[in-house]
Amino acid sequence: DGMWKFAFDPESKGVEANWAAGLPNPVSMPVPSSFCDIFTDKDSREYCGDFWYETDFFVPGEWSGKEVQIRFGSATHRARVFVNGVEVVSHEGGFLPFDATVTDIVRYNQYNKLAVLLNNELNEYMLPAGQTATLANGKKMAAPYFDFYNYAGLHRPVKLMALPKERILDFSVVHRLVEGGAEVDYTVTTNGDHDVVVEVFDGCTKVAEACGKTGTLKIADAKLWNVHAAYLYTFNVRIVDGSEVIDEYYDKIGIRTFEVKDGHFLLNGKSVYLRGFGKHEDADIRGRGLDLVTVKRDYECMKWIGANCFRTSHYPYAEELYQMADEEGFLIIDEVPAVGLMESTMNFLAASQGNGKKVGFFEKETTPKLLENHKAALTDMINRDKNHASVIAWSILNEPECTSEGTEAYFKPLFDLAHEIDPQKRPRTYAIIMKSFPNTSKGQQFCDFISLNRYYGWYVMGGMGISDAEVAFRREMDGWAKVLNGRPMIFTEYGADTMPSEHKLPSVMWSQEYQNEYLDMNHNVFDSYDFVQGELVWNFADFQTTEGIMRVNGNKKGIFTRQRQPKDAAFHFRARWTSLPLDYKGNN
Ligand code: GCB
Repeated sequence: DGMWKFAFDPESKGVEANWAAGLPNPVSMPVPSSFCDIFTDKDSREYCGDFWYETDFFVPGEWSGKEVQIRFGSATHRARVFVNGVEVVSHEGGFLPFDATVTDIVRYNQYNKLAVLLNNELNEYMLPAGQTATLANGKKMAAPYFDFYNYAGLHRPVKLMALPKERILDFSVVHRLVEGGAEVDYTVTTNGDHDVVVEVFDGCTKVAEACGKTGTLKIADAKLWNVHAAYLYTFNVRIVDGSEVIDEYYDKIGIRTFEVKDGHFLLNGKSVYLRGFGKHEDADIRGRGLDLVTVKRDYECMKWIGANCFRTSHYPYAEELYQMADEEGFLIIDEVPAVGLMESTMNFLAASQGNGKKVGFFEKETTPKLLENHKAALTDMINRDKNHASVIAWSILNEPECTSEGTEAYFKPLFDLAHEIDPQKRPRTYAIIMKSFPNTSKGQQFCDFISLNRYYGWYVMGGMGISDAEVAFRREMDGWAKVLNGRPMIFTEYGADTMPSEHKLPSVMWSQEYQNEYLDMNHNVFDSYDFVQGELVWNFADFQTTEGIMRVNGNKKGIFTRQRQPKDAAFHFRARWTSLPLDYKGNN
């Protein structure tokens, strides 16, 4: 990380012109960050196409004999990586890590050149989905089918790693509560045949030990991981050859179970009512670049307000956020970047309101390709996040067009895949768009719990019409009651755009007073249905979107401003969430 070199490549000539050996006329660019909001001219901020990053790195001589890799936390949206002019890896998808093995390419005891060609164009078969328009002046422009700014760049840390040739590749854990403690079934994957030893420590005290690549660790009187009361053990894996340690890896694990049962979410067998947010990785200037200061502030705000859960709308976040959720006792619904899976001539709003150009999104020529990309992203996300105590569920899509014929054929393999690869078999869901009703949604039957994105009183019958909105809302809820079959429902989105500058008596839409009235109406509806087991308001904070007549320099549905200061609604939520018991509407 640090200050790298950067250049746009609008004519895509960099590969042929050997920019991998050194960029012509570069500017400096911090990593990690989005490049967009750093620039002061519009063409650069809105740039769409190929662009390059470059840096030099030193490889110590004593690393020779080891496996040397470069790991990217993410590169948005696609990347080709060159070391000393040689292409070493390419990757599609802007929100998950990948690495390149460069053992035989780097020069030891010398500086080496790393160049990365990125591209931020959108299309209909990659995640997230959209289009790339070309303006009359020849410039490309991103046309997302989603409501967040198409930030791009090296958004997460880039790490240079020296690893033993024989090493630990992966591990997974599954927890079980038993009389007098807990059992942890583990699996370790290595690339060799030497013995594996696994130990669990509580602070400095060893509490369990096992040998072999798979086994069960028995922990007497285990301290369980809980909401806002996270307890973490140290999980230590070693590959050994007699007394010699060939490789060693540490991680933190929280022992807990999570399941959906009889209409409730059970954490360690006890009901938990989810409260919190849909979020974004989004902040001033750095865009979607990982910023630990913002991450920490967000957790402080979420603790203050009494939240216990968030959805990583609409893509997997940086790993640092999950580590922090493990430590702070937050629950995460982890979402793959499957957003914008609807065709719309304008944007997501046109499609969701039924006046966009409607073509079944899952019956296109490109659908098989989209499904392959979707499976790859889902696999990578689950493999990355499977061991986090904080991760309780997988969100497999956000607001797809799920009323058309191809829905079932598209959804089934994804829901099956999530179940197959997750050792903990976490519950699966997807965020269901307005206008997809219990009788018209062809995807809801795959969900272990139902997640609705609803805007009664905002996009639907807002302002003076809010009393009608409530009637329509309740009518829809009565319909869902008939198809739940014991599954809980949560709201993954509800919210009202609110300008922090606006106060109005009596309220009008966009004022802080209206946001509170809107929330009260929604909460009244939630409170009158026992099957509603969670409320994740849209959004934690105001965030950047594509410019347009629907947005005032971004989406203003935040309960906090983009600078992470409270709107009036934050105090409203604090009063509600700190008074609702953890097991509100529980089974106890
Ligand atoms: C939605 C989308 C979310 C938008 C939100 C809104 O349904 O899932 O990405 O930002 O509505 O504010 O309109």
